[in-house]
Amino acid sequence: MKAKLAVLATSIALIGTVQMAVAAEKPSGHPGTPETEMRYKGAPVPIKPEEAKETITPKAPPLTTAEFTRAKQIYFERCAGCHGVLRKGATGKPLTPDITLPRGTDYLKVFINYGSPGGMPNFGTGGELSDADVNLMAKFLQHEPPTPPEYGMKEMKASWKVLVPPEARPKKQENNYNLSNIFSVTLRDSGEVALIDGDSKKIITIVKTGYAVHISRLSHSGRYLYVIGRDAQVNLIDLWMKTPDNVAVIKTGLEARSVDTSKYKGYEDKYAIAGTYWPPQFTIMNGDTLEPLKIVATRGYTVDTQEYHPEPRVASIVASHFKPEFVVNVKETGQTLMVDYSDINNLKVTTIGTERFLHDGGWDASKRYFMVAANQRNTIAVVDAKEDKLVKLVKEGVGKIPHPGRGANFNDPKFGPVWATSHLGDETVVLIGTDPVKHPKQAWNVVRTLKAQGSGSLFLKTHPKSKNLWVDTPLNPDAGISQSIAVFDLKNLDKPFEVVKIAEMAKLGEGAKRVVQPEYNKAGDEVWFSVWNGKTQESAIVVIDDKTRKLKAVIKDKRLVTPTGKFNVYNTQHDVY
Ligand code: DHE
Repeated sequence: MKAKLAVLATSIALIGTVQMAVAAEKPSGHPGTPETEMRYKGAPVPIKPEEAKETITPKAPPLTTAEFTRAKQIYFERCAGCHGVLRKGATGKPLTPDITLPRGTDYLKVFINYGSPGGMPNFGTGGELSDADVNLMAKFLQHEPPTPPEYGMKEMKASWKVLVPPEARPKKQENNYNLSNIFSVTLRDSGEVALIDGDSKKIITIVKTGYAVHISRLSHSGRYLYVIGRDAQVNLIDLWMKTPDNVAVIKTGLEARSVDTSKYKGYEDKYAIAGTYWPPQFTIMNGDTLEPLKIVATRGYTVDTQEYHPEPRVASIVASHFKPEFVVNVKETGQTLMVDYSDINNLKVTTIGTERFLHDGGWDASKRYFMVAANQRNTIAVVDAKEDKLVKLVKEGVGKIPHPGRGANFNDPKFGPVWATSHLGDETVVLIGTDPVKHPKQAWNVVRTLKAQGSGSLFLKTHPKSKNLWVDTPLNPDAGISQSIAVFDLKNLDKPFEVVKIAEMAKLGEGAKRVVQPEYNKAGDEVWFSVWNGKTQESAIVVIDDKTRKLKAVIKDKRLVTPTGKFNVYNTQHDVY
């Protein structure tokens, strides 16, 4: 036992991963990481084992073909989200044979069994993997990582379908919906989005999409809705149809999270772009057909140590309002690419070195500065989309693992215009000054830190017409906190926040009932929350009157399976947040 503990201590040093603040957390069976956080970062990668070809590594313990297949499946389902498909390290440490072979099977078994306080779950003692599987994974990790295939133009074209060609589509809006107040709601575990009429709160239709849809974005005109699944399938939905539906579909890779469309004058609705986790690349497509036009790899060198990274995943993408450019954030290398789409054959890309582990972000109120979280570096990078330059890496005062979604813009009564983010790793909300002209002292500095309910926040939101700032905490291990929301008064930020018990209002049965992602309606007088329950349990959307902070409506329907992200057409189209 003593020997085992000694090995464990060293393995902890080797494998320490996600740095989470877990002060007041109940034991979750995953040392250092609450189960919800683990599910968040370590969600299954949708690459099928048979897609990744293994190479036998001579010095590694032998495995049969059947064992390889099983190990690959376990790895993609449970490990790749943190350690990367190629095991080069992402939020988890690298696990390549140069590191794992010298450690050997027994050593690796210990940390798979017991985990580490840095965030590695105790897959063995936690009961998720049997002894045989722990042994199998310890052997498997000493082999060269099986590599999933590349995915280029041939594969994309084979998957691409124009279901309704542009000439056969409506010439004008053929329904009576108030399109700009429709919400596209991710139904995470059913591979669908629900389109909900924001005025009547009725489901208009449910549209089939890729697996575990991540985000929805709107074309400049607001007519076309683009939805991307974790399996890298992009669905193009035409909101002008009598009943809005898919008009084109394509698979842009094997795993993805981001999509956007060209918004600059002269290029409205012209192009779409999808970024992929695997292969690490982005693809520019025709906006109205999704025909793939240009694929660009993101493999390259890390911004700090200038080491080659074979799997730098594409995180958030936004369309610039200042130039015909997409802002593409590459996670593992920490490079922000300003991709000029005015001439895609002679593509110009300005590479701005920002910070590693870029994740999500949004514009400041002027839409000139993109504020992006390098979450494992506790940093907000500020990129100037007019000058195509890094303005600053804001580090001082930023909390643990900033996770803004797109963030929240408002006027601090004392410090002027600010952009705010909450954090996964602590209870803080930081306000960063964004007006270098009238408030130069405050610009790009943390001017104020609020304390919300706890760690485990993913999103916060306000609206130009609102005096409230809503902060969620869906990943907090305390059900009272994960099922409620904190709301701050923007006119008096010193006032303590109020807690609104959103999940309770939904009157649901059993389940985790996490309250996630506030989203405003077009008028800015209602705020919508998902009450995200298990796949077989009842979920709901709760609508709150923004002024009174009282319940306005609960949307329940058996078709609302695991609702998470909600995207109001007008606010998404115009980057209002
Ligand atoms: Fe997200 C945005 C990646 C888990 C809900 N998520 C994003 C973006 C990225 C990302 C890169 C920014 C896209 C953009 O703006 O172009 N998310 C990831 C992951 O890699 C991660 C950690 C693990 C995974 O396996 O996917 C992950 N995300 C989740 C969830 O578990 C959430 C809470 C529920 C779900 O639906 O899967 C979730 N992510 C969201 C939402 C947004 C998002 C709702 C968009 C927020 C917005 O307001 O724009």
